[in-house]
Amino acid sequence: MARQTILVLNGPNLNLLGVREPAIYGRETLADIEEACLELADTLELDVDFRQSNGEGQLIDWIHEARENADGIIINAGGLSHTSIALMDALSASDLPVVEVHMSNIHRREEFRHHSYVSRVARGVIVGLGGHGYELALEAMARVLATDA
Ligand code: CA2
Repeated sequence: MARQTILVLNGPNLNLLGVREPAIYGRETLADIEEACLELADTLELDVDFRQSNGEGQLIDWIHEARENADGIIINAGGLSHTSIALMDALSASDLPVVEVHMSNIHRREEFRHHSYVSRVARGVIVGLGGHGYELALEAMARVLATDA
């Protein structure tokens, strides 16, 4: 049987992980997180398509394409989580299960990070557990897909 595909999307500035601000985001790079996701996905018998863009339009285009190419979306939309109704609308229109991830605990940080538009359309949200949050999101997505099937 063909494997299901999870699109893992990363928004603006996440390409800087491990290079700047290690006190907030740790020393893991996005490439390290991708590697861990690919390894775990294999044991879960899922395919992972891991991407990052600094562009809101690019992320929205990828979400539109996911309707055809993916079975679920894991997203850390970075700062766009707190601002982008367009991204929220695209996720909602995809009709795919969405799990939101934040490396940092956004609720312990500045007030403007406490609200996420993405959360409104997400099945679940994982915050504050660093790169491990992506692995937890993958496990959660595997369960959601198995339960919804
Ligand atoms: O905690 C998270 O994962 C965030 O989504 C990260 C975003 C931030 O705007 C959100 O509020 C929470 C920032 C993306 C990473 O930005 C960096 C900036 C400098 C150095 C390293 C990463």
